Amino acid sequence: DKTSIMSRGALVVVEGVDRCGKTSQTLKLVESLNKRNIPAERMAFPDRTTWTGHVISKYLSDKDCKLSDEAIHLLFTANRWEKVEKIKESLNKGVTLVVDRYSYSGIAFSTAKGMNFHWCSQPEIGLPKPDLVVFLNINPENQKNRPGFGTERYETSTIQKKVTEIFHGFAKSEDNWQVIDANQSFDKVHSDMLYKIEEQIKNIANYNTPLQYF
Ligand code: FDM
Repeated sequence: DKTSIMSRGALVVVEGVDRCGKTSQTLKLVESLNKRNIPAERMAFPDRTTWTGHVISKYLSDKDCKLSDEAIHLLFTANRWEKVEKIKESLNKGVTLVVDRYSYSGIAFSTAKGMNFHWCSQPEIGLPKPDLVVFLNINPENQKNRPGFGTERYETSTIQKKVTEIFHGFAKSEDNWQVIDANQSFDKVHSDMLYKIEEQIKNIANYNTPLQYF
């Protein structure tokens, strides 16, 4: 039957600092993959439409929303745990997921505030591990030239700088990370990402790679 020969979708995460082009690139990737008859869907974290997402959105947009660092950290994680069934279901159906931010943002932003890296990583244990993480690396000069920060929490240069350093650490230590030069044109960044993703999808099909978990 058809299901036995169909391989699972790839879990692809896109990480990067604010204004690196994550949102438009993830939208365009899904479009390009679908055009090539590769089923793909976009997902984004935090997902502000769920119950935990409502609280997260309030916390990000309202400075008077007082939640302890630990509480909001765990809510961001819970927001991912809420989606596990959906993630597994999609991948098993052969749908590739292009995810805008994931556990790495969770750990990086909380650590950037001064929280303990190890503590922050623990509640991610057991979540599906991305097959591929594409890190959109943009130099600070170029970041400055793009439309400015909004008014949400964490949209400050101090936090962004620390988050960038933590992402570079992941890029060095994690085997699933690929760095893409996001200072290039939109189209070049897009084609570089598409290449990596298609390569990953082929690998999963060729080696029948099972989904891994943190
Ligand atoms: N963020 C995002 C976190 O602090 N933890 C997380 O787990 C995730 C997924 O939320 F500043 C931060 C990163 C960013 C903010 O993200 C909202 P978007 O991509 O701007 O919606």
